[in-house]
Amino acid sequence: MSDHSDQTRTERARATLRANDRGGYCVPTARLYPFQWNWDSAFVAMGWATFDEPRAWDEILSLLRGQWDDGLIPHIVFHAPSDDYFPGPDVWQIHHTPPTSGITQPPVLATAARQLLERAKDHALAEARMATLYPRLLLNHRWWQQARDPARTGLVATLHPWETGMDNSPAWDAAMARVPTTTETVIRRRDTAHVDPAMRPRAEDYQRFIHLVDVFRGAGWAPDRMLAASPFKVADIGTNAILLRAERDLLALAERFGSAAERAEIAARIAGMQAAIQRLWDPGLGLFTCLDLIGNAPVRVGTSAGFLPLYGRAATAEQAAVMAGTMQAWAQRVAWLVPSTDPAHPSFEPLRYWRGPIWAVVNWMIADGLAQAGNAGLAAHIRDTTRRLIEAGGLSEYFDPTDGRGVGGADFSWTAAIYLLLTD
Ligand code: 9YW
Repeated sequence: MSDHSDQTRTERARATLRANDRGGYCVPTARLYPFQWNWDSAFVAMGWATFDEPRAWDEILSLLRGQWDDGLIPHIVFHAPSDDYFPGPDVWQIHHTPPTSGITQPPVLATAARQLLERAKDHALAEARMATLYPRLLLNHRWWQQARDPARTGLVATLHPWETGMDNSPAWDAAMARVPTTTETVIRRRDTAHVDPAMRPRAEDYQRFIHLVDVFRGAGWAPDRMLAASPFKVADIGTNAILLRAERDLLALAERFGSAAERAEIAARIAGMQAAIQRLWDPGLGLFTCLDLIGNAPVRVGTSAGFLPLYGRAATAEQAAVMAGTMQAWAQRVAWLVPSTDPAHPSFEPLRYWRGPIWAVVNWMIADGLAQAGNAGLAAHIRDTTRRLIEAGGLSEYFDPTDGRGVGGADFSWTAAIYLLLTD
């Protein structure tokens, strides 16, 4: 590969962020997702930071314009109207300016903010931005505990598959089967007009997604009432591992921007989460699993989220070695790592969204965790795999693990961001 084509690819990734820029924030991709999404933006901020630091900070500040007074950072901020997406602000009916959804997404933000600060070339700007950001991040992490783990179990609850960022993962099949398919809201899907329906969640998945939104709207979006009323309640291993990592990064930020009392508070949450995540280790599957909080039973489906305790620094050295073996076993069945579902599981579907495809952001987090665990070889392999998938398959939403094809939507911001991070 010549330097010239490397430059062209880098320029294409940057151009994708610029093209998806709607003025201080990026849409995940034009048409399909026309607003600002929470965890997408955390990765996108890190991508911008490789070539435009002021714009990177703006991405985070724009997302925080959607933050609620109680600390919630919603999964979508509807900065500007669009008819291209369902469900829009009229379905959520939340009185906030700008309008937002009423559920959240995996909290990558503190990790992104720390990375921006530590890699900053413009130190004055970084210090000024962090001074504003730190209290907002702290407020958000307090929200997670108060709203989603009021009993202090060390695991936060997720109330909607959209909150996990992994909408139709087979890990939610049993728990979602309890959710009725009836809805008060008339469903007017737009996604299947933009992307092949075979690659999207099914009709009944959407009925249940919207049933949950109806329940929460009926609960007035009050955290305690939502927690009590939700027919779907899981401790998602991905969200919990990502939150634990974010708490560790917030603790590092608190050394500079917080007080001793805040550091003690964050450290206590870290200790609780660390211990609780350990209980989700599944030696039979060789990775961590989710916990169904209604059925009070582990969800024994292998998913790529089950490797994320590596990223959260929650796995022991022995568990890290077992997980590396699990990934190698998966690699016997697919051509490319890391599929979102165990390819030996009957629910594995290589093209259907979170039921099999590879997602660049998840690979990036897994590689980070493997490197931290001392497995430089497998970390480098997954980074290299991800870079090659993107170079061959484009800045696609996700990739088919059987043949490496780029699938789903095109020109995705977070895939561009990961490419920039992998080649920086
Ligand atoms: C939806 C934007 C989002 C991602 C999620 C992914 C999908 C669908 O797209 O969500 O309607 O919110 O599952 O992880 O943040 O890229």
